[in-house]
Amino acid sequence: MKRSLIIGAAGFVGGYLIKHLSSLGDEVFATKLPAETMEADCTVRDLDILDEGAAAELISEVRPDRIFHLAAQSSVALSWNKPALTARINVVGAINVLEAARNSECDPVILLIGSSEEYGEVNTPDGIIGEDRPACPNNIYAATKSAQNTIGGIYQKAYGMKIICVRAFNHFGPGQLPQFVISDFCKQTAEIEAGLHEPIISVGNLSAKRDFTDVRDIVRAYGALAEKGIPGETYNVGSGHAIEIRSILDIILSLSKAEISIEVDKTRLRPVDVPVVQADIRKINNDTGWKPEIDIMDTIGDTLNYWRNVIETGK
Ligand code: A2R
Ligand code: GDD
Repeated sequence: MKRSLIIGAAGFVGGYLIKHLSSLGDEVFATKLPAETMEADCTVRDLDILDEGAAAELISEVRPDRIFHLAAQSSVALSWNKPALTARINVVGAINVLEAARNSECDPVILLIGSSEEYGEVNTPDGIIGEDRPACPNNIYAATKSAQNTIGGIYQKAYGMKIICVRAFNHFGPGQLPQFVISDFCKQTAEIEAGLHEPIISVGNLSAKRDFTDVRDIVRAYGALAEKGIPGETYNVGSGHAIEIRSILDIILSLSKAEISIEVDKTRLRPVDVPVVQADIRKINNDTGWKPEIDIMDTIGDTLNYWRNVIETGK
């Protein structure tokens, strides 16, 4: 039985990853921030990754075979307003986890979860991005994740640690916070249906194209990489298809009987927004056999129904 430690498990992906690893038969340990609440069918510990000593103590105690490092300030939008906080959590926090693992007596596989945002502007006509494309981050969040990736590579080479870097493309599903686009549009739609506000949906840049994957496929990818990924390598995890945000909004609106109009809210536009982002997923497929299985239409429907249920039940 593998001992898997998920750091930053109270967020969106964590709950899904706990369920997935448990279904594979792992003994799962999960961490949350002291102020967070979380119900999970595994051992849960408090950990603030900015507390170096606490990270070291936890890893020495749990002695994990694998560490899934999810903890982060994960919002691109917020990183523009909170650059120093984003850098502290995403860079210093990741270093604390790596140092804690390095100084422990175990030698775990460590998955550092980074982002497609690290690639930045991609000037190819199709926007398709392979892992060999140099990182060229153009926002604060992306820069911190790129630093995490670089530092992970340094630790892997210098100390022979089993570090695998992931560049996750956009993912979504039931339970995601409404600061991210699909969750946001589904929540607004469900609120309009419930008569909670006027039938106008506020949007940002609808012309961006992004590569969206169901969170349940994403956590299968993380499990597969911990099992079969090659230390020192970086892997894209995405669907391999880009879809315009406008098309996603059209799908959401087509699933609703409400008559909804659209309004661009300037505060939702970003100083910089890459036009097209699409993953080349051949590397993860070749090395692990993973490929996404869930249709985006199903995930959009599930996310809209999630918000309808939240609004109806208040939880
Ligand atoms: O910021 P909060 O209160 O939502 O807490 C987040 C937590 N976190 C921390 N954990 C330990 N020590 C810290 N100093 C610290 N600061 C924040 O990490 C949250 O509970 C968790 C990250 O979860 P989410 O923000 O929901 O990210 P998600 O969607 O689960 O993505 C997982 C990973 C992240 O590294 C993303 O940057 C990447 O996938 O796309
Ligand atoms: N949030 C939001 N709200 N985004 C909007 C809106 C809106 O009303 N309208 C259009 N968009 C566009 C954004 O400008 C962006 O081009 C795209 O929708 C996706 O935005 P988000 O859902 O906020 O995600 P993100 O791409 O900035 O970041 C997410 O994906 C990354 C992977 O690529 C986060 O989950 C990151 O943590 C993750 O690394």
